[in-house]
Amino acid sequence: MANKNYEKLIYQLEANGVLVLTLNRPDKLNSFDDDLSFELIEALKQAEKDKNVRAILLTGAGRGFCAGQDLQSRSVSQSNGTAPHLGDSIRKRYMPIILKLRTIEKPVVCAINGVAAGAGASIAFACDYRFAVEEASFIQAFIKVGLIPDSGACFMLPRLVGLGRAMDLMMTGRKVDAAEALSIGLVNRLCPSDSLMAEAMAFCTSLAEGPTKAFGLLKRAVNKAMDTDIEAYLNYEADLQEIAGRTKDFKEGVSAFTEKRAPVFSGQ
Ligand code: LHQ
Repeated sequence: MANKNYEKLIYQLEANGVLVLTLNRPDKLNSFDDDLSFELIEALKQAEKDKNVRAILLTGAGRGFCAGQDLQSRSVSQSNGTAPHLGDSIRKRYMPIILKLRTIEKPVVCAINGVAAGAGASIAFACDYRFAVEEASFIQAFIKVGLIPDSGACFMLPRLVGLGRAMDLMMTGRKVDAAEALSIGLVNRLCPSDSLMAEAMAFCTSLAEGPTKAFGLLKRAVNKAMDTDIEAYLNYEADLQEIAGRTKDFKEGVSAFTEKRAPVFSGQ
């Protein structure tokens, strides 16, 4: 187990290769002030470099997952009478998080332990798989404060739930409860709050034991497929499969199949 010292984020690498990242500002429902966003960016960079990290599990401390931007923090404060530079704030603080979650070549699972609002929901949507507790909820809170859905919400939400549903959620800012979230495909699995981390960890453990490079290439392929024409995509896919076909894990997968045994993937 390895830990890194952050102030508002808990970084805990388990012996099974699962890195648990916990947003840790529970009294503010883990809303993002500058520190938390920069700490999460740094943690994701570390996770990307560390070969011992083979899956990432992102969650929140306390009763909420994340209430989005801290509306009382200095990057959105209008106290001196001038408008804040939200574009700068998004580019410096949220873009790197969303891009890293989408492009890091390791599986990222989100364990949504309570409300996910605004950019907090966007961060959950950018992960590869979502567990949620039965008390969880999702709020496209942006419109309520006169903003557009940011941190990738307009990109990811229609892809997750379809355009019609996404427009409903984004235009009304209404609260989506966990049952609805499951039924529209916003989350993959619901579980009781007392078993959230155990269930999510069991799933992450199986991912961490998997062919890490193939997961990474799969993410690359899906990202490409979401924004390209079919012919260009099929060529790209062939290039990625060429890379996957040269990994030790592919060799092991084929040997295991032939020898009628379970594969032991090393992540190489
Ligand atoms: C908060 C927050 C919060 C500060 C709860 N800030 N304190 C925008 C601008 C710039 C750049 C990038 O991107 C964005 C994107 C965005 O994320 S915009 C959307 C920002 N988020 C929101 O508008 C959500 C605001 N929060 C709420 O609507 C509610 O707190 C929800 C519905 C999430 C939860 O409601 P409750 O369960 O009733 O909890 P609560 O409201 O009592 O909150 C608990 C505490 O957390 C409370 O503090 P206090 O000291 O009074 O106990 C809140 O003030 C604090 N908190 N969200 N975003």
